[in-house]
Amino acid sequence: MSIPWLLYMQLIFMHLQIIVDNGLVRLTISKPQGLLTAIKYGGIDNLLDTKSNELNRGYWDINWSLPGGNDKYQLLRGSVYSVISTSNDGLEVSFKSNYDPSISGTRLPLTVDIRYIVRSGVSGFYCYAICERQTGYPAFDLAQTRMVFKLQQDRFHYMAITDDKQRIMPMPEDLLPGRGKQLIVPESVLLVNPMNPDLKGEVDDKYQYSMDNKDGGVHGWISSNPIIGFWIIFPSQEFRNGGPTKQNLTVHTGPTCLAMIHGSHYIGNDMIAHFEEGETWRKVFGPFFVYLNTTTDVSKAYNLWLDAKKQRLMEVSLWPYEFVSSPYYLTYKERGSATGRLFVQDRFVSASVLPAKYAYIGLSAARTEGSWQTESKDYQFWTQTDVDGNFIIKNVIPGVYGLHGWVPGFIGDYLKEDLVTMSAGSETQLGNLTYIPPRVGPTLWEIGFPDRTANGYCVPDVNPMYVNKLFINSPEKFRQYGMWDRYTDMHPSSDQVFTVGINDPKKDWFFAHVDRRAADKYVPSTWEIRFHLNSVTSGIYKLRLSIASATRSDLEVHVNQMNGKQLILQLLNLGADNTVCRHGIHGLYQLYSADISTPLLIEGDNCIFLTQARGGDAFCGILYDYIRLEAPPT
Ligand SMILES: *[C@@H]1O[C@H](CO)[C@@H](O)[C@H](O)[C@H]1NC(C)=O
Ligand SMILES: *[C@@H]1O[C@H](CO)[C@@H](O)[C@H](O)[C@H]1NC(C)=O
Ligand SMILES: *[C@@H]1O[C@H](CO)[C@@H](O)[C@H](O)[C@H]1NC(C)=O
Ligand SMILES: CC(=O)N[C@H]1CO[C@H](CO)[C@@H](O)[C@@H]1O
Repeated sequence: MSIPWLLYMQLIFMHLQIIVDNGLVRLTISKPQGLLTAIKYGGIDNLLDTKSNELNRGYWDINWSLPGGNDKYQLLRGSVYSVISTSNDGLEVSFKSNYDPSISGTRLPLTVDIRYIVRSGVSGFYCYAICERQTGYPAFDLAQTRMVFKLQQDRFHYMAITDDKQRIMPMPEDLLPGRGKQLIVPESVLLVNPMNPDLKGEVDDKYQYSMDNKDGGVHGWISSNPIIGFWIIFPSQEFRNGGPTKQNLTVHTGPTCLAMIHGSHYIGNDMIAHFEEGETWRKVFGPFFVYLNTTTDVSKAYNLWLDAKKQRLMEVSLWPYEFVSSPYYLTYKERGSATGRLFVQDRFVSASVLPAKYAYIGLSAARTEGSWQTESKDYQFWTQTDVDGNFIIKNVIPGVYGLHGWVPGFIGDYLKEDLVTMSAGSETQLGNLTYIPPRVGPTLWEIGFPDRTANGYCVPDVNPMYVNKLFINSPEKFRQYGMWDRYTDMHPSSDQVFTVGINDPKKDWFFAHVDRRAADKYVPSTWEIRFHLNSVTSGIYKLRLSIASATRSDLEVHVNQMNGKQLILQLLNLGADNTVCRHGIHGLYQLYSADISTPLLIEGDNCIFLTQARGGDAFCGILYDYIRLEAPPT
């Protein structure tokens, strides 16, 4: 039935589209907009959703605003089509928008050049976009950019984002009233009468399928009959904002596959890139690879995932690609590398320096400690040290960078004192570097392990009303809906009390310091940390609060007595990363320290009170990474 219609469209609008075919994959792209309207592969005329309007199948979009203005959302479209390169090896096409400052009005002050590359013998295609601002462009804020693929609803039901996170997904209809019941978080839907009865009673929420950039790199869908895998592969994370701990959406009910390039999820508005009037800028978003694979053996469907993972490693090894035509995408020779060895020096842990093993280390334009987390305009280049602290950061685009890092097991952020200048072909030797984490005295007690997440604390089972089966018995139980209410379920009559040396963080420290649910509202909650001091030395004790995430929280920390005077720290309006309602375990990392002077402590039993002081919010919360009390320096 749909064939004559398609044929009709092609006959009529042939001059409005181009077809690129390498014998394996055939792309149909609208001209001059650059929207992907069809992907023919594996005997299927179109892997993309033919029920969606042609403009809404494979596209780049953007969320942006003029300063102080309302958020705007639009598809990115070209207005000039050109063939950039063509050879026996492949073809690159461009769909470029133009921007004329003299007739600017309220249009997006950005030029975007959308590119597709199809190579001979390659089962897939490459996508990237060059974003550019020239002098004369007005100010604007960039909140989000991504490429979206909507796949055939009748074919793609199975998604895979890791070895363990794979499942049959609901249908889009299942999210609508009647089949689905929207929960308090609008993205969360309880499947009351889904088309696939096996899914009945589960919760669907796209944020449950978020991943850290460092853990991802390939995600996608597998269709049945024929069995086809559709995969987005990131060969590099350099062009994605926020560094390795930035979390990203991957797939969601639709079936939709996302290539998130730039966004603010799990961090908040701090991540939005602000451009001043006349500020020039250019950034190449991508390329990323859309890989397609197929098998005729139904029992081997899982192999498509294994094959896609292998393909990711292959793409990573080919990075930077040699076949990209834009001069703004730098080749291997135009980039440099930096090597070094990171040590960590904490004299209360070890008398000598220790190699910073498996530390994260990266180059970012950010110039202050930890601010790479919110750096959104430039490229970032990250790697992990080996067990001896050695690292090599490869393929760095020339520029002046801060060298940033953090070391699991130690608090705080590393930033090399002087900036690092990288040039084409350079092999910069950074030598031995030492990170000295914040510390004044010996540890009296500590809770948790410093890894910038709330992993290792108590994450109870989900309320059986709100299950996503994927996360039952999973190390990621926190991805279940409604975990904020499990706090009150666990502590129905009084708040959490944790006694150092007796309680176990895995069982007795709830992973998120949320409000308590009372009869008809959410109310502030105060957690107690009780500890014993055999003696009190004169001087200043230090409390370290290493925070993995915070959302709309007012945190008050008191010592021993709750009445005002003994307040040692107050943090108002802390955080906006929305981790609680997005089912995360970390967001924007922050470290706070507070002084406790000797008269506040006593020989014997003491108590620190952590108060989540702002009530009325089911989704506010602080996720502590690690807490430590240090005695005065000896
Ligand atoms: C982008 O815009 C869409 C459509 O208005 C909106 O639903 C979405 O929440 C926006 N996302 C961000 C990150 O601003
Ligand atoms: C995905 O990752 C990019 C790059 O780090 C980031 O800008 C974006 O906010 C993320 N998107 C979502 C939805 O988390
Ligand atoms: C770096 O530290 C190692 C181990 O302490 C030492 O053997 C080496 O000589 C140092 N290298 C430089 C360049 O200082
Ligand atoms: C292009 C392609 O189909 N590649 C592979 C996809 O995965 C299957 C299963 O492992 C392989 O048989 C294909 O060669």
